[in-house]
Amino acid sequence: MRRTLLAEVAVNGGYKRNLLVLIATSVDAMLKDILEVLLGHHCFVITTHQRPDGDAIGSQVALGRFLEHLGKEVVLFNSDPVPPSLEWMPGSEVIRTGNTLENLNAVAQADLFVVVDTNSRDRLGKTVDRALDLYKGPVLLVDHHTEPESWFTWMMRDEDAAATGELIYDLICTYDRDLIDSNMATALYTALMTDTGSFRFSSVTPKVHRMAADLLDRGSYSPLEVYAGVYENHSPAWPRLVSMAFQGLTFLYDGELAYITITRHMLETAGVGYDEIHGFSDMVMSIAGVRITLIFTETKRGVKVSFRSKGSHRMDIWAQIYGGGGHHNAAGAFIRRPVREAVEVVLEGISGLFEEDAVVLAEEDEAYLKALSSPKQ
Ligand SMILES: [Mn+2]
Repeated sequence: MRRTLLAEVAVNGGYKRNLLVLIATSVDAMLKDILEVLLGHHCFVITTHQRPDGDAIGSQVALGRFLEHLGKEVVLFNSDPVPPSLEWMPGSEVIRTGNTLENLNAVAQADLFVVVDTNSRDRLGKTVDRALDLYKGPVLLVDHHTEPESWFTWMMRDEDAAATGELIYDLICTYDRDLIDSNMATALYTALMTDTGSFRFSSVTPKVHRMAADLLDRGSYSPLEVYAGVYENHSPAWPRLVSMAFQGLTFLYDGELAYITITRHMLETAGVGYDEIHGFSDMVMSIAGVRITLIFTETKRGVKVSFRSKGSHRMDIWAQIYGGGGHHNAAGAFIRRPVREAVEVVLEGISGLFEEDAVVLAEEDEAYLKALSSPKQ
């Protein structure tokens, strides 16, 4: 069975430090254990990572509606608002943001806090992080990333799952698949589609396609509508950013590694917001011979690095060097340094992957990056 389970169900009796870790003997056992946890609670707050993507929002919406169908009280609460590329998703309009009295009250009153699609407290964003300080109850993790943090009371995780949405789907089906209404089906289909690069990553199995088929039967959006909603919504300013960023496309290791840098200056000049920065990895990865793609995005506080690979190179391990993480072939990190330094430290970190000496930037790369990091030029 491909989906060998990394399934740990950590049961924290009394929510103290001494975790009693039970290893579920099968996927079914894990699903049943987690269902029991859900059925035993009444007031839920469900959250996900900052800058949420289709899997984050889709998983959150579907799990929330499932629990509502079971008669539970549910609040969906995030640090960041739903991005424009997902605003069309039915059910996403109930997601709340902001440390309002109402939201803080919901967190304080909850008897189960659920985190989906990220396993690190840092990634929850400031708003949710602060609200969590008010909460003393148990926390359930439902996720498919590697290296979870240890503060969760229970974990439902499977690193081989194509999306967190796949885990949510399995969980609902263990209870009653006919509870999947049209909104939940569309939410879960979006989760699957976005986390598999539109059904092409190595995580895609026949099971993923069977699940997609079931969700299309139950939902009211076509694959084309979901795809267009998520991806075909760039502003007319978008090509300006693409053109600026690709002027700095750099190849290393005989063209096996390619990276680009997106600076704040480029974004300002092009008139493009951070919301629109997606799809760059796909474009770079579509160049023949490229096995590893890095996208450096400069923000006010530091540099967001997106690591992508084809094949065996472990991006999650590379990203962990900088406090990040993710999956085998796709990971991310945030580096609080000027963009030029961030590029340097990341390229130095590759030595372990290729088992070669640290990369020294060529003179022209050095000059180019210098120019990028000083917007006045
Ligand atoms: Mn995901």
